[in-house]
Amino acid sequence: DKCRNGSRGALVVLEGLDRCGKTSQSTRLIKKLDELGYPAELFRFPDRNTVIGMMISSYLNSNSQLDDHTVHLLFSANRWEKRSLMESKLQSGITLIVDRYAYSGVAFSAAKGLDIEWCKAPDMGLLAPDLVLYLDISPEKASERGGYGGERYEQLEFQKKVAQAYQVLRDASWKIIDASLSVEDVEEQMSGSVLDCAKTCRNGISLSQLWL
Ligand code: Z5A
Repeated sequence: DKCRNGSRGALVVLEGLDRCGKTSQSTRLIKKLDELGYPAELFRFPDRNTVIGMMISSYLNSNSQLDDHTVHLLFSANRWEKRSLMESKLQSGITLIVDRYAYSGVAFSAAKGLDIEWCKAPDMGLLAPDLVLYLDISPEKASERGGYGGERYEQLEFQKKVAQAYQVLRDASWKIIDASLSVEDVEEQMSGSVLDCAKTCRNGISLSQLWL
């Protein structure tokens, strides 16, 4: 796990409601970082390629039923599966753009009525992000976008509860992005702070642990 030039990549997390534009923006951010000499890779949660991820995917597609606590722990385990890989990438100088992370875990389970502190516990000790970008959009506006309605959580009333849970969860360090604007304008709001963050991490600040 040797740092290239003694520096590391940044851990940047994108959060928000369904269809807020995280996937579109992640791709654009990676391209921009690469062009400017900051190697970057995408991680997304859930990672549906692992055995745990396949169980989650089947649940999201309503092909299987699981207790709310059980599925919460699966989402968390799916992040723990990737923790050491993420750490070694960061230590080798690669910036990670992460499409959903522990905050999604808490927000979606809290929206079902689970206790927030209980929800946070299994994710304690994961790598803490250097930057969290919240792509802010109203549930109504998000529901008008393409592909909405196919999976378990893609219901307007539920997304309203998720938005409330994110409100409770977010702190002053989050950068709030107006995600209702055009793809280009959303990118414009994000790219400056992502580049600043990548620069700061390259200058050498150590990784810390989430919620500890
Ligand atoms: N979940 C959980 O419960 N617990 C956890 O721990 C985690 C997740 C990690 C699956 O996640 C579900 O798992 C998710 C949360 C829960 N459920 N919900 N709801 P996922 O990440 O696989 O799925 P998703 O969040 O629904 O992501 P998505 O569908 O890929 O949406 P997105 O990435 O935010 O948006 P997008 O794909 O970039 O864009 C969506 C559409 O909008 C598309 O047609 C675009 O062309 C369009 N778009 C994008 N940006 C714009 C702008 N600026 N203007 C107009 N149109 C736009």
